[in-house]
Amino acid sequence: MSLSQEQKQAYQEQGFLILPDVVDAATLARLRELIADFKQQSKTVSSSDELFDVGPDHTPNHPQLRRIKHPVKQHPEFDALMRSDAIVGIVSDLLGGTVRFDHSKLNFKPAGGSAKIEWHQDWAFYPHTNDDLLAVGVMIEDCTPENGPLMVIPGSHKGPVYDHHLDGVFAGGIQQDRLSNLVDQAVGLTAPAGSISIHHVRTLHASSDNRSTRERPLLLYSYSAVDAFPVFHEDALDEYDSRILRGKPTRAPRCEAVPMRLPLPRREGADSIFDNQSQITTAGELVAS
Ligand SMILES: O=C(O)CCC(=O)C(=O)O
Repeated sequence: MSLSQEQKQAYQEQGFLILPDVVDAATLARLRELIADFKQQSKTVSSSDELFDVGPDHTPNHPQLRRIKHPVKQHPEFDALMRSDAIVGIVSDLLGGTVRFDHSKLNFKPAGGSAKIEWHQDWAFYPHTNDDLLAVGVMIEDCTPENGPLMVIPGSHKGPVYDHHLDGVFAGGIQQDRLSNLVDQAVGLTAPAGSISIHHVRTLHASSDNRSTRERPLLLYSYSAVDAFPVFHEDALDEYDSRILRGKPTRAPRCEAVPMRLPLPRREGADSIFDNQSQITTAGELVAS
């Protein structure tokens, strides 16, 4: 599958796209079955582990599954969809002809529950040598205004890279007062199951609580152009700093074309966006037009 000139231009200008009917009904049905099995399995864990991210009050009777980590590693079906021509053809059109898979996650928003994701740019988590990176959101179920769809700020991928730190520590989100009234322009990425959304790595996005009676699963695949390289590997920070012979350590690399800020230092014990963002405060519901 490939995109029209208008679709490519819309992505370049707005920093997002919604495309209906990309994932067929049979694939969706198999993914739903798999997800049901994983959900059942997640009830047995008492806290987040290698496979599941669960909320702080998670119990078998009150499951709080927030994420299946690295779904492409957990089942060949997730891997096959990530490699499918249907998705990779589109991604290739937007990344200039080359594609490298970066990572995957499957986020849940429990019905009537709180799993709000604060405003952020994925770029703040993993700056690269160029910004030809994007995330594809596969809508396993319908995404509606009520069930906490992804929301984006159109055109924000061309704007500043916002500070995602609080008190000098990476917080994985942006205090809303730093965005002033930009959030009034939020657009909800709502579409039927089987659609995909695409957002540029620098696009500001968030999602609200799920006010519906049904869970909202969203499968996310991130891809980059082959010539985009991560600027830093977090585990190497101490060793990296230890090799400075003159001058002081910095968390702000010099870069000619793309602004960036390293997501370091990390908050101790923060294993996911949910843990990271627990420090961020917003003035209430996040809303999209
Ligand atoms: O699941 C969502 O609603 C948003 C997820 C997201 O933005 C992220 O995981 O980076």
